[in-house]
Amino acid sequence: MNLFSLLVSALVFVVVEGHDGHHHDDQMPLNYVKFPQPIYRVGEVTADAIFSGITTFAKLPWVQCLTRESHIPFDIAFIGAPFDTGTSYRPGARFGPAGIRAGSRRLTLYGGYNVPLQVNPFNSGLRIVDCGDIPVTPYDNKFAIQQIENGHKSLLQREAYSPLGNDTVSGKQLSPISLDGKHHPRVVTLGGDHTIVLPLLRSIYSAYGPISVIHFDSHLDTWKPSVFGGAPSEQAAINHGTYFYWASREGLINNGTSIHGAIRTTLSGPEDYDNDDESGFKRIEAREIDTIGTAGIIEKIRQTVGDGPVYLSIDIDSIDPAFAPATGTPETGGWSTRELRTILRGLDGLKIVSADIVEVAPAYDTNAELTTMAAADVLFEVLSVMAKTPLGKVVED
Ligand SMILES: *[C@@H]1O[C@H](CO)[C@@H](O)[C@H](O)[C@H]1NC(C)=O
Ligand SMILES: *[C@@H]1O[C@H](CO)[C@@H](O)[C@H](O)[C@H]1NC(C)=O
Ligand SMILES: [Mn+2]
Repeated sequence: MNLFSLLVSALVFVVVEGHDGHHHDDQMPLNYVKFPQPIYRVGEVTADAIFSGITTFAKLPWVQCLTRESHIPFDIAFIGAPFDTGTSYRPGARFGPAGIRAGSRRLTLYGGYNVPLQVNPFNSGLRIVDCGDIPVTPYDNKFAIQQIENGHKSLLQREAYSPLGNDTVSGKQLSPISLDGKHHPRVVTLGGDHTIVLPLLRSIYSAYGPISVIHFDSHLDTWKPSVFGGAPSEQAAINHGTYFYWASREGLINNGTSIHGAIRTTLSGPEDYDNDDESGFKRIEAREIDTIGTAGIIEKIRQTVGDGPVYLSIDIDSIDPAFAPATGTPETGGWSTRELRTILRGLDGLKIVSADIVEVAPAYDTNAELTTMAAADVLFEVLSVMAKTPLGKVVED
């Protein structure tokens, strides 16, 4: 150790000793972050411009939820699942979590108040954290899929930090909507290719049973392995075009109350839609926006899913490649970022128990971070909707 690094260590020690009087011996760069997160931290030790520091989603505090800080409770957790060995075309979504975090740095520049939804999720009283990434092996899909399920389940199966509270309309106590009667936190997963939704839905099932799914994507993803390129092995049959087929067969999806939006893929033939029907999904084609508009699309979604628990999965390729080019299987003729954000705000009031955004492959992005910024902004709408709607129902006496 030379004199310089000695000096640096001494400085770091002073810093981590910190003003809360506790000594943190771990390497915890966001030591200065408090709940709720102040926008400016006058007199703090670390430069805190939105373009500086360690990048977490929206500059949220980093909590090592899966390891040494598993005792810290939260209400909403962001977590990455850097898996991309289930892709059929462009690989690279393993860099999605890092890319989305980079694209999200500006989210709280002005404070994070969502004007149309009239909420600031960052100071709504909920504890929102970034848990980093689930460890995911790039060498063995079977193992990786199990890692993703375990990581997600470990977060989901905890008790939420904030109590459910009372219903704003009736004033009566809310009770959890989960199967086990526990008030679970919500998890927002940063993919990763779309295969990750199979283990995520297995985890969701453990808390909520079969779930209604809202799925934004240009593709069906309910394909039978035999149709979707065939499958030389059992493991190859589970990929980013077939995971909903398997999820449906495992009984993880509510039949008839799940829906795809932004569909515009070509098919092997019309029978792909019969197979999709059998998998339990309704469909909204991307082009329907020309006739029924965003309002019509929102209405279709709400009619389909009702007011039960719902899981939200967003493939970034639901957005047109003009606005989000950096994705595994781009399809032209999609929705604009503005249109998808409007549709997401239209889900206000739905009980979204958890969500993901997938197929962001930053290597194909522009230098302007077009896709990763779109992904982050889309999640800002999801976060705002979550912050407004507690996962509870009124107890009738
Ligand atoms: C919430 O509701 C319960 C009963 O439903 C009531 O006892 C309690 O006082 C309420 N709390 C508030 C803060 O209104
Ligand atoms: C869903 O319901 C439809 C219509 O009743 C049925 O044909 C289909 O087999 C069901 N799918 C599953 C996975 O249960
Ligand atoms: Mn997809």
